[in-house]
Amino acid sequence: MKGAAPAAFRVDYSHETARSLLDRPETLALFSFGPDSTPASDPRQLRVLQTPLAGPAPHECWSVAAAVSHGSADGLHWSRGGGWQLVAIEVDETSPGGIETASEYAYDRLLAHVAASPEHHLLRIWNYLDAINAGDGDAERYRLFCGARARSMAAHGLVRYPAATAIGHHGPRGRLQVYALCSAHDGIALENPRQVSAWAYPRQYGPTAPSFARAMQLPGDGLAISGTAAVIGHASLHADDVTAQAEEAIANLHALLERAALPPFDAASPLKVYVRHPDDAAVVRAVLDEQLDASVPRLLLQGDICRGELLVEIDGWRLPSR
Ligand code: 3EB
Repeated sequence: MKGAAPAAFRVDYSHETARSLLDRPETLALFSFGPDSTPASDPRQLRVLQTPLAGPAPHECWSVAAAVSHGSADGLHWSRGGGWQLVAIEVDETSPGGIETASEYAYDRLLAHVAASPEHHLLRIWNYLDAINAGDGDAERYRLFCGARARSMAAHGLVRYPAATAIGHHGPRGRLQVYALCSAHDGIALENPRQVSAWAYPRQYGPTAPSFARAMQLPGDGLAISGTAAVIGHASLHADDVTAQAEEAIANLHALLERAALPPFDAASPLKVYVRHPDDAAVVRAVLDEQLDASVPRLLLQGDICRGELLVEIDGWRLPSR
C-alpha cells in the first residue's frame, strides 16, 4: 500500500444495535462497554470491561471506506480493510507468572501478528487490566505491566512507540485486554510540549518508563490521542481536586492539538473519559460541558488511572471534520 492513501477511517459513538452496526460491511471494529463478559461471536466486536457512568453507553464503532475481512486464531482477533487493521487479544493472567507473564505473552502475540501483516505499523494501543494500582512501590501491577510491555517491544525491535492508554477495570479478576489500531501506512508520533515524554520519566515512577507516545498523527489525516491526565512535566498535579485535574487534562489535550496544528475538537472528535470514582462523574461532566464544544462526543467510563493520585484521564481522536 506504499504511496496510496489509506481509506478514510472514522470513529463514532452510536446507539444503534450491535447487530445493525456489525451488518455494515465497512465496520472494522465495534466496542461495547460494561460488565457483560459473554464472549462476542464476531471477531470485530470487543466487550470492554469498564462500566459506563450514567445512562446506557453507546457502542464505539470504527469504520473504513472499504470492505473489511476478519478472523481469529488462538484468542487473537483481527479485522482489516482499506489499509487499516484492528488486532485484539484477551489473556487470563491467573496462570503462573501473573500480570508480567500475561502482558509479555499478549504483547508477543500481538506484535508478532502485526509484524507479519500488511498493516504492520502499530499506531495506537489500549491496555485494560484489573487492580492496576495494587501492589506497593515497584511491585505495583501497573509498573510490572510497564516492564513486561517494554521487554516485549524490545524483543520485537519496536523502537517507535505507539500512542497508548493503560487503564484499570473492575471486571473479572485477571482479565487483560489489549487491542490496537495498525496501518499499512506509517504515522507520526507527537509529544506534548507541557509534558516530559513518558519514556523519559525519572526513576521515581518505576524501574521501566512507560513506552508510549502522547499522540499519533494518522496516515491520511487525523490524530489519535493517548490517555491524557493532569501530568505537567512528569509530576501529577492537583491531588484530591478532580475539577482541577479535569481542567489540566483538557489543557494538555489542547496543547497537543496546537502542536499538531489542528482546530479544536468537534463532532468528529470522540473523547473517552475515565473517572476513578463514580461519584466524581457529575463534576467531570460539568468541566467537559464548560471546556468543550457541545458537539464533541464524550463517553464517561469508570476506570482507574495508572498513578494512584490521578482521578481522571481522557483519550480520544481528532478526526477530519465532516
Ligand atoms: C501519564 O501521563 C498518565 O502506560 O500506556 C497515560 C497513557 C498513562 C498511557 C501507558 C499511561 C499510559 O503518564 C498515564
